[in-house]
Amino acid sequence: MGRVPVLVHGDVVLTESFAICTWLADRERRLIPAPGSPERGVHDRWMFFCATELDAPLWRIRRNKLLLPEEQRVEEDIPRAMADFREAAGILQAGLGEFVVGGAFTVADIVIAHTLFWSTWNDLLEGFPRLQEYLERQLRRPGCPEVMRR
Ligand SMILES: N[C@@H](CCC(=O)N[C@@H](CS)C(=O)NCC(=O)O)C(=O)O
Repeated sequence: MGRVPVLVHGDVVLTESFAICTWLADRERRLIPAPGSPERGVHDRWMFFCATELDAPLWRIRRNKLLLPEEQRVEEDIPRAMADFREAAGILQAGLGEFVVGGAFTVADIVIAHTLFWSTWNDLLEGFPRLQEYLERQLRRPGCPEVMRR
């Protein structure tokens, strides 16, 4: 497909950022609940939710605003995608505590914070004060890339 990221680790070649994050965390047994645990169910629920309900509409917006050749863009889909994102953001806001899973930082916080950060390019967190506060907290973490703090 010619896309990034791609993880090459020994015989393992993985695409899809969410799968890569999950695989790395499982392999290192860090930042992720144990497979089969109730916490892992919650973790994976929000990982899949982020990929399908939050990340996907952001891609629709980006493609139709900028990435696709002009003749392939469908501008009418942009408000629909924004509405889809906002609906999902409402569900996330209602379900989110200090972290995605209980009281511990996990790889799901990394991908969700990154996705929320991306949504701010289109001001899509307006009206979601708890998501804004969550994102601010994640951005203040020492491991957060400097480029996201600007
Ligand atoms: N669902 C994939 C999306 C991968 C993707 O679209 N990556 C973009 C950069 S963020 C890319 O490589 N675009 C180049 C292209 O589409 O030609 C993931 O999460 O890894």
